[in-house]
Amino acid sequence: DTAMKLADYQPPAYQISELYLEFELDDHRTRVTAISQVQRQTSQDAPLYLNGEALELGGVWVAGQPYQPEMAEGGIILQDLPASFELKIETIIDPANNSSLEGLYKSAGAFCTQCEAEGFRKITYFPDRPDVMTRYRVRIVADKQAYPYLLSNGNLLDQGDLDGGRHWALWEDPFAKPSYLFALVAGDFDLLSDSFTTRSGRDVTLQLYVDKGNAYRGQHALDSLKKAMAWDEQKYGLEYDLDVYMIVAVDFFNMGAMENKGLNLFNSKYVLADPASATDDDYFNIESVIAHEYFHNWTGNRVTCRDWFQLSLKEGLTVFRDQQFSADMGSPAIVRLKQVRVMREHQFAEDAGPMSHPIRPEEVMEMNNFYSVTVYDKGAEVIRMLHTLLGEAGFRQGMDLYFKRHDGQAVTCDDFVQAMQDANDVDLSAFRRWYSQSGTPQLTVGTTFEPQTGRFSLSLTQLTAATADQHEKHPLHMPVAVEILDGANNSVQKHTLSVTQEKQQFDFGPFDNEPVTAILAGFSAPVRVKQIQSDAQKQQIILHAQDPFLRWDAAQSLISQYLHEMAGSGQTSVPDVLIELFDSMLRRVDQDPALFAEMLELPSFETLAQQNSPIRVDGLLDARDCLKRKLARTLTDQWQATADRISTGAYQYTQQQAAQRRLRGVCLAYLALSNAPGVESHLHQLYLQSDNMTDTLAVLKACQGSELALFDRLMEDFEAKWRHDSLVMDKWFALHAGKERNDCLSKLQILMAHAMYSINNPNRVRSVVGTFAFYNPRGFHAIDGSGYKFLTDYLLQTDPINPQVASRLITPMLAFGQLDESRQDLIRHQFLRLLDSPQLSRDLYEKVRKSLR
Ligand code: BAL
Ligand code: ZN
Repeated sequence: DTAMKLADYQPPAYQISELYLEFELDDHRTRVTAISQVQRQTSQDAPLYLNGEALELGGVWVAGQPYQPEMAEGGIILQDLPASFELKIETIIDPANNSSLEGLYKSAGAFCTQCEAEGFRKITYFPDRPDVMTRYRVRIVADKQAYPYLLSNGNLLDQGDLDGGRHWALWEDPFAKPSYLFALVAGDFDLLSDSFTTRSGRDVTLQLYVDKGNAYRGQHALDSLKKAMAWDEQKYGLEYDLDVYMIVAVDFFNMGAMENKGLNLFNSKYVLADPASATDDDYFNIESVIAHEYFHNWTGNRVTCRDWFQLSLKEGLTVFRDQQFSADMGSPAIVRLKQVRVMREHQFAEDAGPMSHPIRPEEVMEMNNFYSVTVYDKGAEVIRMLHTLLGEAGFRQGMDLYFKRHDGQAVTCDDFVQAMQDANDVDLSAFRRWYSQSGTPQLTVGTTFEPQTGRFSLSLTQLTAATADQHEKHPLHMPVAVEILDGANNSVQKHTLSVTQEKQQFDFGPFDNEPVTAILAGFSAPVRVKQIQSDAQKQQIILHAQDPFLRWDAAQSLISQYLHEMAGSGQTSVPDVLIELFDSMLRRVDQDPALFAEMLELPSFETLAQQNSPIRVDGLLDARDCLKRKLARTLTDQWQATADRISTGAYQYTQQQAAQRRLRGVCLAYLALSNAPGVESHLHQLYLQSDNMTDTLAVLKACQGSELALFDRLMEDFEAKWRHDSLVMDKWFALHAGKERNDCLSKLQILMAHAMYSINNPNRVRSVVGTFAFYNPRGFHAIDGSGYKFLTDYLLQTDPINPQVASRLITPMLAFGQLDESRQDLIRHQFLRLLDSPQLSRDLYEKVRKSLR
């Protein structure tokens, strides 16, 4: 095992101040010339190590003289070097056969790059580490007809024609940057242009490059970009710093998008939208990802990471910033619930499994494995806690100091916390533990009430259980926001408690009667709460708490508790209290349609699975189905009436309309299970009337979750209409792959033989295989192990093509430790099959090894 350790960090022995890169683009033999100005950083002679992978070396010249480097593991070594010199390296690469989508590759006819984290080493030999910061000049040569647009970071200096139908462009990026932020694109696109004037008066040209014929789907992305630019100026005083901001949408992309300086590359899924083909969720995600990449220009590019262990420095912070932005653009409560779901469904699971790691990992075998929900989403929760503890103004002062100190540098998470600490003159030493400690803390809540004095005491005990990577745990510093509800007059007191000890008590009062406490308003810390409360207390929170998260959470907790009871006992009778809860919520939906739409949804299987170990897979799925059916059949008229009351008019992506559509979608899902006469034709009518993808998909999802034969008919119709549109077909693939059915696996085989399917395209793979593994628990966890075998067979096929995609797909099997014994054995058997594979990628190897240890 060749794990890298944070503790072993050494500063680079050489810096490269300038790099001139020339690309002569060719499908299979692209020639890359790299001329670096190299400066030794040490007083002694030191070897220069250059990373390189999948490269054919053309030649090396040191100060103009041919040089024979030593070939080493993952790169080359140069010795006996002057203190400062010019280094020229020629390499030849094969973009058309680069299916890993890392380095320079071809996506549907265009050349493009993905260099984060360690992809630049597939382009040329270079110190491919973020603490080497360099000014780039890039010359691109390519056939003019096939590749009319030649793009790289920064500003276009010059361009011209060459013989043989070729042309060239020369770019210069005035900002020194690490190699992971380098980008190149060559292709033929439709171009949408716009402009933005920064508050200091700089005119910025905005350019959006999309596949030919897709320009009409780019406006929302451009509008989102302008909103993000204005928001960052207003919220953080941060302005854009180049004359042009380019975004290119490509179809083959491992991630959502990439923040390369001045030249973002996007998965087309996060750029293209029009009402007919994109849902409200797509509109939301585009706005959020566009903003995320834009915000990286300061939190990531201007101030970058010293090493990859510090990834959360830029990702946790930038996710937090995009969450703040989304909240400001729309509904803060709904945005918050989305994030809480990610934490509870995915991050808690990661913390409980073999890949558990702190937001700043200490040991990494394959860096791509650490673009994780922990680094990103828990990282953002940690920043949010700082924001809560320091307040809006204090947090802003910390940000200002961070940029003042570190602009142009590659720094650590500690540097960030230090800036927050110094700007606020507070002691954050206990808080720093969030960076080094993994695991999900459990917060146990106890209360006592003294009727004589009216004193009410709240005791909070925190405990983090040992995780796969770390046994010893310590108390953490966290803000615990509480609401204290006084039943006598329905008044609410709000407090934010700063918890630092393992056990702490807080006193309140006097109260005439024992109040009800609602813990963790706004999900103020990424913890599980354990609190024994009666149904009546939960109902009081649902009705009277002020924080929407608390109301939603109390409803979810009431429902979850009974689902676990049903799952444990095999009981199929649904307690009246749940029917009454839904009935009362349905009577109140008009108060807040967005919030009630969320409250009317049952907790997902993935969330329920995180609440108990071992996971009762079959019991929970049965209980959930049973409750859904019962609610559908008992409250049919209410679901129908609520759905019928909604009329949105012509499609617009507004918060109000999106809330209405979401609420109707929830009602339709229950109605589809109701057995009410005419339901099928009613749903069919809605499908036919729909003028937008959100409503269309709501009908399809309702049918998918039912046994209505209409599902297959509508899916055929949908396919006939959209079969040439890959992004829309991803929705169709996912609907099929997520559907419970007896012949699930043969259906998956049919999907993978579809003309639109391609094992080389990550979006297709995720929509079919990913949806099945992540969101079809009955099929995936089939007790005969067929789901696990299917996934493993596919991993063996896809790993040699694209290890990053394979490594994401294995995630649902990593939760095996929480499953029952027989399922654990079945999964272990599949892990052994993977280990037996002679050319398993480092990505998968790391996860499988850790699972079996
Ligand atoms: N830096 C990788 C993609 C993102 O987080 O923006
Ligand atoms: Zn990011």
